[in-house]
Amino acid sequence: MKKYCFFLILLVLFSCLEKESNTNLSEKILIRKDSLFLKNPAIGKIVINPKNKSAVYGEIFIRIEKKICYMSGNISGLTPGKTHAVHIHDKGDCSSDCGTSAGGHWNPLGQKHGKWNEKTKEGYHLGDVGNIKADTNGIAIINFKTANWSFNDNSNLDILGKSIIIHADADDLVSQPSGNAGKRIGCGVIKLIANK
Ligand SMILES: [Cu+2]
Ligand SMILES: [Zn+2]
Repeated sequence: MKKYCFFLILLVLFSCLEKESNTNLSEKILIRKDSLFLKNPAIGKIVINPKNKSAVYGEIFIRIEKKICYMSGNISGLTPGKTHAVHIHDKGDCSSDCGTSAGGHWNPLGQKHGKWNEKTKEGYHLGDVGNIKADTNGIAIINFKTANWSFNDNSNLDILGKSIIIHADADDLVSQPSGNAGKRIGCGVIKLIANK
């Protein structure tokens, strides 16, 4: 009987523990759905710094697995609850205070601005990542993957050396040439993580 009770206690304990770790894991999966299980380490990194006197800061990582390019990271200092546009811009230059040094949207296929993956004949810019929504703390998660980008191969689909811009407003996914997304409030150059 004693033995049985002991096992019962262990079983209860174990099932509680497992339940708890499951919950944590599912939260993590929500945050980093794709990147969490990638075997390959990050090969690219973007540090987002504030523009137009914002408080925006972020770190984004680039991974490649099976020819899919994964972009994942966090952006903080956003307007709580607000939707903000994220794009890849053409020039890897974040030197100006307003971020305009980064140029227009990266558009190697010469298409119109639009919604990612929308199968219209106008298409979309390959830099049209889309929108992120800030939580009540002003933090948003970036979690994006595509087979249409490459990294560090000098092809016309190579995102190395381009920049990522975070905007004050949402991208309406329609307006030309850039979705009427407002001021540039964060900018970072897509860089190679040095292999050691
Ligand atoms: Cu933009
Ligand atoms: Zn665009």
